[in-house]
Amino acid sequence: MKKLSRQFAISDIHGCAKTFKKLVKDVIKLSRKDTLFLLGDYINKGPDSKGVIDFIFELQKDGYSLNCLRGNHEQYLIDGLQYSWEEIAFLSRGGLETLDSFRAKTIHDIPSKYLEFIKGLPYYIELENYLLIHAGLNFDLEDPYKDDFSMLNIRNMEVDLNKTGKRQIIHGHVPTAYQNIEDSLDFLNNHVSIDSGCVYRHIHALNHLVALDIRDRKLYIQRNIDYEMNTLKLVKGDITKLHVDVVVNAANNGLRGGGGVDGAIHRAGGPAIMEACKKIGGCPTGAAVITTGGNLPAKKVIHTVGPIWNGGNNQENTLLENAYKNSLALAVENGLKSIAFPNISTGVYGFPKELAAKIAVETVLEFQKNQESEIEVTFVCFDEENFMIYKQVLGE
Ligand code: AR6
Repeated sequence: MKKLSRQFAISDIHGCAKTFKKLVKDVIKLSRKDTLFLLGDYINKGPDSKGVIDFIFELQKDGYSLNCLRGNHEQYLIDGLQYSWEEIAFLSRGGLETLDSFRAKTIHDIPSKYLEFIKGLPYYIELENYLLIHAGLNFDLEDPYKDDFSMLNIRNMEVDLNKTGKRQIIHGHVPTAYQNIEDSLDFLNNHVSIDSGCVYRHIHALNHLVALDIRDRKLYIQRNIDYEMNTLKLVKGDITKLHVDVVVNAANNGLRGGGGVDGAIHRAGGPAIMEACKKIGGCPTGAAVITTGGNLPAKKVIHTVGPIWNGGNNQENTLLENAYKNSLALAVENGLKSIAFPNISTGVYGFPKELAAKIAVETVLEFQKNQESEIEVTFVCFDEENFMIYKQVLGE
């Protein structure tokens, strides 16, 4: 079936790049046939303003159809470039976070391609039935299009359709709970705000980014994920000493215990772990099972079985990836918030250490990216060689 082209509007992203990406890629699943209208306020307040604009550039480069409007926060930046006292105003309105994201000391240090993008943003776009604009229009004026300031800042307006060519207004700027946005999609007041206060993470009713499918008047919603601590840590040492919710064991198919990290975990955790393993009976390569942590500081042990290295053409990579993935999924399923991994398969099972480290890190990062719940992951390296390899792979 031919996919129809859709028109989406998103507003007030405010440096929440991860949330923006997720909404566009995974929630609305933007296609190259669609058009995306962004109603301004890409920057300030949130953690990654640069990332937001980079994603816009990336979409444009990849052939997606985007139309970007100016918001009041982009205007603060433009004004700050001109007058030094305006730079202070910019910084006090969340601009410090923007500078951080660019690793810039002043706004003049922001690379010119970003500044040119911001300076070139138009104030509004007219569609057949809608006017898209950051804040709105000042309808007290004979010609509301003469008041640039109101276009970016107005908060209350009574729309006069005679002055908009019968167009209803879709705008941002006024943080509104997404449930209320949904309720207002009948445009009873001839305008609707689609700013669901993404960056206001402490206000439960806000803290979401929405995309409006303009033709279908359907709202797509993504909770803010930019402040979630999906951390990756690296430590050198003995995994049995770690105070995390769950440690992973590099076990064998029979869950019979053995040497290496398996032996260490059973020794430190005591017989309760083996009793639980016996009840489970076994575990296929790449799968994972969970037991008590016994006497360990960790609450639980996830036993996974990595592949035995056999030249590399026997699905070793996929099986190792599965061992990490299935362990993570099992941890999340059990509501566990922190997990520690040994360097699975790199001991007795002979997996090349560099390749194993790369697979481990990539699999974990990919999992964290796609996961809504937080999970803190620690890689525990027992031997110096693995520790140095992980440092390099993690760029530390
Ligand atoms: N803490 C963290 N890592 C450790 C510890 C520890 N206490 N002890 C060893 N390591 P291996 P595999 C590291 O051989 O290759 C067992 O007998 C070690 O330096 O434990 O997946 C099982 O029963 C290495 O980097 O696991 C299986 O039969 C990593 O843990 C078989 O070995 C993995 O080495 C599994 O082999």
